[in-house]
Amino acid sequence: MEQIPGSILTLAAGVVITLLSLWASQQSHLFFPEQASEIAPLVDNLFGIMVGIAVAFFFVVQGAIVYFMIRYRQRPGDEEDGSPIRENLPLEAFWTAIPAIIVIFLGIYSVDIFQQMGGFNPGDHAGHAMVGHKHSAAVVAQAPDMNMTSDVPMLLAQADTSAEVGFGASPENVGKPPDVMVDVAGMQYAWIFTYPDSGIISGELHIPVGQDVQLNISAKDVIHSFWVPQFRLKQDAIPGIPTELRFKATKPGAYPVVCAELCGGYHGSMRTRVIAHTPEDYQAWVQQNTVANAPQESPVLLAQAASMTPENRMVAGHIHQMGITPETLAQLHP
Ligand SMILES: [Cu+2]
Repeated sequence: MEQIPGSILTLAAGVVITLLSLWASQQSHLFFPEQASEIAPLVDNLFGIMVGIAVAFFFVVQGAIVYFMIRYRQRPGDEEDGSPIRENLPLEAFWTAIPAIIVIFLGIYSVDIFQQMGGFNPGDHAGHAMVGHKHSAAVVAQAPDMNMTSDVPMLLAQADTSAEVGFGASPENVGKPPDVMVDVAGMQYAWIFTYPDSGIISGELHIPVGQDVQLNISAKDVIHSFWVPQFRLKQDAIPGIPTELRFKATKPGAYPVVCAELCGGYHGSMRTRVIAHTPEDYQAWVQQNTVANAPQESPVLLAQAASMTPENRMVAGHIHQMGITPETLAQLHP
């Protein structure tokens, strides 16, 4: 040990730790489900870098502890106190500067990704395509205990407000209207998806792959959070504040939609699916449901959900799982 200079050993340890942390950051994708949206790789890269940094710190700190435990252990017969060392300015400056640089780098990098995702700056409309579309924010004003059965048109009323919270168009799409727009309403304990263009109302989100999809998200009662792990996207649904999520799916398939905000006793059952179709399949789905889900029948599902008692509200979360369609509900309600 004494023959090898300490600086060489430190250098060797540094090389080994660097290689290990690089390897770990490449493996970090194993923690995640598949990537199914355009921004998923960006988010995963940021996560990978953070994993790499954390692994490097782990080995530096734990390695130092183990090394010092062995190197400076108490020898038999040694009853002396340790040498009284205090203050080492260069060392303190070093261990302050390195984390500061890392934190600043991560801050700049994550803001860059946030902007590539189209994240809104607080109080700023610059990133938001003002194309004159309407959001269904009025649903927020409806108290859950109101009897909505006769007031369905109110529920569907459109308020002309634009979201200032969430993710809008990515930089290359600013100013362009989205290809598909869906109003998403979160309520205890279900998500309801309304397609303003076709009037379709659905318990599952259907979207085409490769097209710009905009979700106008609202909450009818308490805060919910719309989360699709495979898309690496999550946006809160906040009562009284319309939020937006704009994205492109890249892979056809069915992915879980999870409510990521503890919203009540049956929060855990507030799950549904997003189905990413190929554009042709999506058109077929729209065709099929525009016919099956004609405007005069479709509000049944919504009215049903809105006028629920607390006891059967939990059932709403299961409606899609049980395969209950608006038609079935219409039959149950003469
Ligand atoms: Cu919820």
